[in-house]
Amino acid sequence: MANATKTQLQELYLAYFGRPGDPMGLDYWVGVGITQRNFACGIYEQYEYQYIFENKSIAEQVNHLYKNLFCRDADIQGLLYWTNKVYLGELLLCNIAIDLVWAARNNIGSENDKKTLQERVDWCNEYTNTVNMSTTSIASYQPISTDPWVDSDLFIEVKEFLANCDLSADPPPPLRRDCIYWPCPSEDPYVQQIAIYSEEESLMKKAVNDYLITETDDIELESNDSICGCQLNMTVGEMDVLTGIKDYDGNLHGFLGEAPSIVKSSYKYQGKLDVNNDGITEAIYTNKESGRWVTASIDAITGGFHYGKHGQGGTTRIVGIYEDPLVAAGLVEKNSDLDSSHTFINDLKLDNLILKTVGDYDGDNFQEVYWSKVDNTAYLRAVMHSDGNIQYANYQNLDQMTDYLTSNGFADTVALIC
Ligand SMILES: [Ca+2]
Ligand SMILES: [Ca+2]
Repeated sequence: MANATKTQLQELYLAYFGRPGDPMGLDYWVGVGITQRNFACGIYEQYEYQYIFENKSIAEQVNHLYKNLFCRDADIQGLLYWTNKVYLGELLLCNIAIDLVWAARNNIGSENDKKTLQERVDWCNEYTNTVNMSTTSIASYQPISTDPWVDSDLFIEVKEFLANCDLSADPPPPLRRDCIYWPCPSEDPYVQQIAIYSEEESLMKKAVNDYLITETDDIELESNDSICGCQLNMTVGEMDVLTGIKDYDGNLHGFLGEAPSIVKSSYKYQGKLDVNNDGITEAIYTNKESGRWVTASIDAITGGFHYGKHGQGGTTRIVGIYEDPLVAAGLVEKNSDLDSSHTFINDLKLDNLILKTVGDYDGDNFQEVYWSKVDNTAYLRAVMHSDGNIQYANYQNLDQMTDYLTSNGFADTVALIC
């Protein structure tokens, strides 16, 4: 699928967030190149999305898209159609905006929607471009905080303006005045009026935000961090951005500090299987930048992930790093080629593993996830805990893998792995 244009990305910002994209974000995504659907998935994973959509039913969410895009409520027929598609699992919410836009642009009888949409997207483009003209406006057109999401005053103003659906009304800054740079020159009394982003106010908001972060414990957050279900539609090998994925201990992306951006956007979808045989399927990702891998349980209803379920009893996490039992027993030197933990991480960093299948081949009630090296020179058997984390793993060559599976009565599985 072709990469999305700036306007297509702008449409998605409008649909989901009811505001124009910020210039840096738009430029970034156009620069790196991303398809509309992947971008929609990404938007869907944003804290801003949850801030706007949490506690809304599917029908309300669908209607919200209509309002943002076309300034009208969904007609009953449309609402039923899209809502049912989501209920039946034929479509995911994050794909609907793209379909709505396509329908408005192409279907006969959609002329009003098409016109409204075009005017709004044009306005958004103009707004983003104007914001981009000064560092002050770029700095103001940002949220106070992303986790939890706190809108800035300017975000609130812009969202209200677009929600009012009157593009001829007095626009929010920096469009409000015809000075090119915003704030306008200081002799203009208007500056006083828009000096709403004072240091004092920013500090106060930061204090409130810090309070929210420290006082909101994980359990409270967990119910609110259900994530995009687009993974069900992903193709093996596609890259994804897993915004909130954490390790067992709750470290985002498995990093103690801030993870590098490249790590955040380098989750390669490997397929889905049930790593712990509890009837809930996990999507599996590898990350060559961090050398880690991910199991993410797919919610049967929403098709999404719950990033909060990373700890005990959860199966949505960066999989832990184990110590090779042979190293622990003193039989193999740590970090040598024979240390499977070391070699596993190395293979992840080389993007050298392909997910194959899963089963309990030796009948001990623990699932074994099989991977193959890209060149088929070795196979990795990862033995999982019942909570989905890894116990240990061992590499096998073709003969060893064949013998192991055949002797346990799984001769047919050999062909699935090599
Ligand atoms: Ca499972
Ligand atoms: Ca087993």
